[in-house]
Amino acid sequence: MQTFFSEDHRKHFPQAELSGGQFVTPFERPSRVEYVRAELLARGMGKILAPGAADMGPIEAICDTGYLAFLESAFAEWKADGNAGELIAGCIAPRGMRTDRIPDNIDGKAGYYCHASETAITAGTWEAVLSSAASAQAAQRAVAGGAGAAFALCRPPGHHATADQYGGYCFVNNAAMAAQMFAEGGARVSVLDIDFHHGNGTQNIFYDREDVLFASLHGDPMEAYPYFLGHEDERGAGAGEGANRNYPMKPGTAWDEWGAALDDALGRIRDHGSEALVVSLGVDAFKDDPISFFKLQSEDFTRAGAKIATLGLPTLFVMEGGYAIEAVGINTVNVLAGFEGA
Ligand code: 5XA
Ligand code: ZN
Repeated sequence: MQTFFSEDHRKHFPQAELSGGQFVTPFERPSRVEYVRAELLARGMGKILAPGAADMGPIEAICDTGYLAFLESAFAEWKADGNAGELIAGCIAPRGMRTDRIPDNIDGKAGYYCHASETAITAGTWEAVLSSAASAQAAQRAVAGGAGAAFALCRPPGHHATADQYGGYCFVNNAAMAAQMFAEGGARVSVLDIDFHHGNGTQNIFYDREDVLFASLHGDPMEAYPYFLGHEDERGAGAGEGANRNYPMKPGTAWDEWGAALDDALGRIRDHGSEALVVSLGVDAFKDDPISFFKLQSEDFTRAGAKIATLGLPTLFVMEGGYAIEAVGINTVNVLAGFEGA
């Protein structure tokens, strides 16, 4: 299987994240994907190709224009406003206040376009975001062109990003963008999200669509980020009624329950008549992940890949989360190897 990967991910490397009341090095850091790349090479998983420049069309198809303009200029505006550090949103638009006026001040603008303050914007963030989207675009084109499967080793990740909000380390929703590319090519498509965290952005983007099914296995939002979406009773709206499936699970969930949820999700994808599959591939369901609470073992990721292969669909894997740094490579490649070996 070919992998698409851009070195430009390194341009996004915030120095700080507020966690447990302390500033720590962000869990989402460049070394994560370097471990994945090393494991791909060590196991001879196929060519690793650099994507070309990102095409703005597919990004604009799923993002608000004002939001993209904000992302592009945010850090320069932040600096011009006299700020010395990284841009961290401090005042996120709350209940009971107005969201029909976007502030002119960059601190206020960040509060409007951000939903979670762990996600900082730095000098190189926009370039890295574009390079991440470029990998997803190139991998989608490979699959649409008949490759059977491809892996977009994206960083920063994307599944929490909505059309106009960043957070959860995500800025542009790479998986949703790729799904929309398949849809524009005339395919019915499913997005299967196996990251530990609910893919709120992807759900939000396709919630009223029947042609794009979204299924997500994740930590119960009563206990886990993103907290405010991802419940079982969110089934889609309007024409999309029934095309959204959430599998929230409790702390300590291990393979038996998780694998059964995966089987159910795969059944929904079959019933939907999908002709292409996008997998939001996070490996933070791993037992040692520092910010998650499932108990999957490394070999369970191989089993997951094999199950996904039973769909027999053209499949695009898109990298999302996973923070047990040294196991991220093994677990990610286990999914791909399980898929290929099935
Ligand atoms: O999949 N999403 C993540 O791994 C990011 C979680 C951020 C929690 N503050
Ligand atoms: Zn995650």
